Amino acid sequence: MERVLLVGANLNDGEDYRTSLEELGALAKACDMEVAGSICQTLETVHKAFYIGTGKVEEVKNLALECDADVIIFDNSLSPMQLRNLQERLEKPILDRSALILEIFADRARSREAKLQVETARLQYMLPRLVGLHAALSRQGGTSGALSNRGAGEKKLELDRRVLERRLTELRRELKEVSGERETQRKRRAKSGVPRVALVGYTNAGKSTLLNAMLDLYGGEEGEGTEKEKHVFEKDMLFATLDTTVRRIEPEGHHAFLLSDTVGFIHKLPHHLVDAFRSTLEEAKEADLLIQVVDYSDPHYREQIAVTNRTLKELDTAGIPMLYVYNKADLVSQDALPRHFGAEENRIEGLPVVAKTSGGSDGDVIYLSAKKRIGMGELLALIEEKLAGGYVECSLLIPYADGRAVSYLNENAVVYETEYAEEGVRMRVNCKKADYGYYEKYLER
Ligand SMILES: Nc1nc2c(ncn2[C@@H]2O[C@H](COP(=O)(O)OP(=O)(O)OP(=O)(O)O)[C@@H](O)[C@H]2O)c(=O)[nH]1
Ligand SMILES: [Mg+2]
Repeated sequence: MERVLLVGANLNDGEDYRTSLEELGALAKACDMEVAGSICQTLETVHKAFYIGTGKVEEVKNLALECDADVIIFDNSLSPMQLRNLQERLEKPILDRSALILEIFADRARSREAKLQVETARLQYMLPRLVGLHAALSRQGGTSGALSNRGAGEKKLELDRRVLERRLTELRRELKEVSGERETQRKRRAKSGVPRVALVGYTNAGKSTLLNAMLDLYGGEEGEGTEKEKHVFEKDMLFATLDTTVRRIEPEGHHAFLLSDTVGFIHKLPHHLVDAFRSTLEEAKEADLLIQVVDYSDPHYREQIAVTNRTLKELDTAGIPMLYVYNKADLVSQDALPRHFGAEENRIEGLPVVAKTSGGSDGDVIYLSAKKRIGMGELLALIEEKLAGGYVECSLLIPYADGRAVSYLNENAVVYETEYAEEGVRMRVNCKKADYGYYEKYLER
């Protein structure tokens, strides 16, 4: 296992650099590295050539020797020149936060689309840094395809650059193809008219766990595979999920909806990655409702909400209603939950749970525990309430000649009553507004 030394900077800009450095450590672990030590410098301004001050560079070098580090990771973005200079001075491979996140993504990508997206983001990151990255990447022993077997020298670099650029063009073309397929799938789903709900949020908040909980309790019958096979991967690890998964939730006696799990966000997510994942995140962009999953047991949950909302803004999701799920409520003390939640009737197995409070201007909040499957019924009710704007309850009298209408409503509406009368089929249903518009002609007056 590689040992890493973490280097942070306090720029006195109100950023919580300690938390950021801790998170960098978690990212390193997620990349199978072991944290050997960390060091921080308070900086008035960023040093142009080395990011940190030249005296500090010596200190970092000594500490790296002392703690026997193989790699040095900076918490802040390094310019191509800083990267090169540090590499020379420190004589060890250097990564910055973006490069580390890119490595994790490269490691985790499974689907063809995710792989293409990650490779694109990596190449975009590498291009301006070819010289400096030489040493950092050569430690991987040729895994990076186009970058392996390089010699030194300007000429060779120029060649590398051209190879990378050609590869980028190729990748963009392939990506377009794949996202075309995804687009077709999405259109099919949109046509089916089933409302779409997307889980979004900071990495490790519990999005995948929540999807699995909903599947266990309300999973639809449709599609291949057992409940277990439909489950998505959940783990205490940053960026466990990279691909978007869509599952049908079909609670008995309620409207069905599609629930999608998406890649998590993080503080200082490299821009190339946000861009690269834009198409994967279309699912969120086209949702009828966003559920932001928050790790309420994390002392920094507020900052994480802010980061998530900023990233969502970049993705143009303004105008989609949002519901906040304060997850992992089983880990917080009762005092941290709204007072009336301590009431006996809200307790399950002695846990202080969980119902909704209507939030302020920025959406409703519900406290729950996805892992312990607590508060799921309340969440379902809230989702329905949010989606209900699009539904109408009505009584229809459908002539026997229009059998299709009857079977359509049986499939796509909640049917409260069906009576076979002389004039036709009398149905009391709760259906989509669009369907109501269509079947209004059968309205019983
Ligand atoms: N105690 C507790 N742990 C939870 C709860 N929900 C999720 N977890 C744990 O939190 C960790 C992360 O859960 P995931 O569902 O993988 O989180 P995610 O948001 O999908 O994370 P990424 O895919 O990495 O972005 C796992 O170890 C879960 O078991 C909860 O309600 N209570
Ligand atoms: Mg996940």
